[in-house]
Amino acid sequence: MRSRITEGVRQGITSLDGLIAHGRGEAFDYLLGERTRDFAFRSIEAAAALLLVARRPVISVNGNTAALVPGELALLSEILGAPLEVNLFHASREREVRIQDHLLAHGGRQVLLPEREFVLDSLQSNRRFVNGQGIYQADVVFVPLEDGDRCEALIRSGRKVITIDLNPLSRTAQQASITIVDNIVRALPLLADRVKALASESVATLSTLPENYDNGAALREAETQLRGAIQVAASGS
Ligand code: PTJ
Repeated sequence: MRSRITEGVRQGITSLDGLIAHGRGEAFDYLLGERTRDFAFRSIEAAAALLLVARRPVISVNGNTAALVPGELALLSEILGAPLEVNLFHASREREVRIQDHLLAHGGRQVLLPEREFVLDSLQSNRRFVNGQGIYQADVVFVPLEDGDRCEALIRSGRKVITIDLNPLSRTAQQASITIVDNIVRALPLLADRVKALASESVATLSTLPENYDNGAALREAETQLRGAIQVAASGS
């Protein structure tokens, strides 16, 4: 994973800040035992169902996710029939185009870039620009490793947000409709498998899964797991 991220920086796909974000993720992953926990499996199930019932789902891609899981993002896009949209925290046209090329080279078919005519209200920075055929029209946005401001703006605009974030206390994790607290390299293949497995279910059956899902409970369980691991480490046992 580390070499994929550092190679991403060398290729102009991942930002330098992405290295710091990755290091933070590694620390949380270590405390979670570097495996997918039960609470994450529940979140993945609800996320798969929500993506399947969405009218216009969109998958938002940044410099870290593009470096870590480009093929898996392309596969999820294909099985959902949902576009990939490059949308960066540290906006740069050059990096957007490099990420677009990288995703296309890994099997992505529809890879959208932000357009200046389409903006997310209540966001001031460059991150407010979105694609008119993508996030602008989306009802459900999958934004792994997202920053808090944009997650908040997406939620405030009435869209549902699914994220993957190893930190259950981050603003994104706390605000998203569904938060998968797991490493994206493990969670994304599991999510694609669940989407495939649930694809033949009726909309009525699928709708009950996100309705009965409790994101707060998943986050609390993740936090308990982390605090327990810290206590064990601190007591030296
Ligand atoms: O490419 P850009 O410009 O869009 O920037 C992308 C980053 C990730 C640098 C930017 O969005 C950012 O700074 O994000 P944050 O606020 O650091 O949030 C990233 C979150 O992802 C943190 O809570 C990390 O713990 C978490 N994280 C890092 N690596 C992984 C992860 N979660 C799941 N899987 C990972 N591999």
